[in-house]
Amino acid sequence: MGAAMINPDFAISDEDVESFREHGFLKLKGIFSQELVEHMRSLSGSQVTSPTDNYGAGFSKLKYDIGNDDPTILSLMGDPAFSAAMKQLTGAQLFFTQGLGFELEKNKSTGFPWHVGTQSFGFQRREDLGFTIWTPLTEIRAEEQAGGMKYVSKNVFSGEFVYQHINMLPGFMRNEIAAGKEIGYDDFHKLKNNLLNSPEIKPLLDFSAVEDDFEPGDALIFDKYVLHRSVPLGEGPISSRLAYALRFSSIDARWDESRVEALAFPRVTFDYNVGSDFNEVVGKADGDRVYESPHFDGTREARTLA
Ligand SMILES: O=C(O)CCC(=O)C(=O)O
Ligand SMILES: [Fe+2]
Repeated sequence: MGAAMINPDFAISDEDVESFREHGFLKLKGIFSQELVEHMRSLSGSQVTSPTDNYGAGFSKLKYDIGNDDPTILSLMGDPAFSAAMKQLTGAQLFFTQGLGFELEKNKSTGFPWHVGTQSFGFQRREDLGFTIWTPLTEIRAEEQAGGMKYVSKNVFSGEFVYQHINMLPGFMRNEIAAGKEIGYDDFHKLKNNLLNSPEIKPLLDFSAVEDDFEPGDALIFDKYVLHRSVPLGEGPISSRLAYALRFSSIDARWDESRVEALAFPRVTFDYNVGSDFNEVVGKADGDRVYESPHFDGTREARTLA
């Protein structure tokens, strides 16, 4: 693929930086070239598969680890204009960890309810920085067919506590099971999701949320504390909505053994399988620097943002 990754006239203003730091998210208008969008579309379209397990059942298709080592995606990381924009926004030294694809089917898929990236940032400590660039690969008209996302400013309500909540679950459930209670997937699902999606809290978050329109080439950057959810694709001309997400982590992030173990519990106990071993393979001992993991030998430089 040629040089054009991000559009030559894309620029981050001081107001953008200020807004991103305050709210934790920012719409990146016209950031990606149509060639790159097309590449993301073909990556996601060919590799995104139907969820085989309880995890991701709200999507017609969902897959982790798409394009993790793809040369075009890695060349985006090497694009000086892209690194400069990311540095300006986040103030951090980042590396690309993982790509994911999501597909919503019209009038059918619910996607993810309100959540934060406890899975995608499950390898690192709660306080380590993490960012997502989410790129819808069809146009999104929030007031018409929708199919985008809703998100809440972290200044209004930060989702950092959700990273604590998820780690409380295994110990509690093991204790319940030891006490003779029957705990199944439904109980786990409620325990995990009702924190943010109960009949009382969901309308509150919906009321406080932002929902943008997107053209192909637009993307959304958000940090790992931003509460967000999928918005179903309603009636209209588009039959399905694909989106490609890029995850980034700080080069200082450290592998968190207890977090990785906590995520393993529902996977083995309730068939809650995300279909990715990423969190397990990027560290070995608690406190290891993820960036130094042998898993990235050979691609470390290519996935690092200057
Ligand atoms: O595409 C979607 O509907 C969900 C995306 C999402 O939750 C994410 O990228 O973290
Ligand atoms: Fe998410």
